[in-house]
Amino acid sequence: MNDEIVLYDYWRSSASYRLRIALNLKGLPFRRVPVDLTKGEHSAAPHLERNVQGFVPVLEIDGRMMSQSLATIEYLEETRPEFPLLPSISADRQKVRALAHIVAMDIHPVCNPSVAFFAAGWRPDETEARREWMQHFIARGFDAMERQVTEGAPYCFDGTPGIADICLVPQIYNARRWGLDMAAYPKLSKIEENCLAIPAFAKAAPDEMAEAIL
Ligand SMILES: N[C@@H](CCC(=O)N[C@@H](CS)C(=O)NCC(=O)O)C(=O)O
Repeated sequence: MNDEIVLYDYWRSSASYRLRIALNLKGLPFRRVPVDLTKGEHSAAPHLERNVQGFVPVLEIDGRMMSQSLATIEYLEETRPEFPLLPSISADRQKVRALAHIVAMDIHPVCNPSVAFFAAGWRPDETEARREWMQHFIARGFDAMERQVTEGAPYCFDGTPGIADICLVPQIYNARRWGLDMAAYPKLSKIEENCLAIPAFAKAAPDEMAEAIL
């Protein structure tokens, strides 16, 4: 079996950014194959063979093509336990997953461009409508997260970064892109700062990707 790990991703995709962070934290080298969403490459035959949903990211690993970023990160966690991304106690794992799910299950699906563009398309001021849509749903999730993370904690849970931080940092990148004022979220902003001081997070950032448009 080929040992190479290949990540099919898009530089600005927050679900892709999650996987880049997880692979880096676990010290797993990988080759990126960019799939350009702006050119519709995700909806073309080669990518649909990798993922019938036509989403990025897809991770090629252990002879399989894996879709769904959180399910794939949990696979990495089970098969490559070095640098655990989840705590060892069940109740703590539930808490970390609950925080991660605020981003991955509640914010991200409604902020997917295909959803936001469709919803905003009903209004004549489409660009402004899209911005309002993004800010509204991101803020709703961040309000809940800001209340749930511990005051002064370096990361979302405890003293090491994990799955919740892996979801949060890309979502903050996305929030800034849509002009959300992060001043309302001092705890989340501090966690982001702490995470981005870690090379595994910093080198996974969209703006570090070769094809990034800055
Ligand atoms: N739940 C999926 C979401 C994947 C997803 O929504 N990816 C976006 C980019 S962040 C995408 O490929 N969008 C293309 C589209 O909406 O057509 C995961 O976590 O992998």
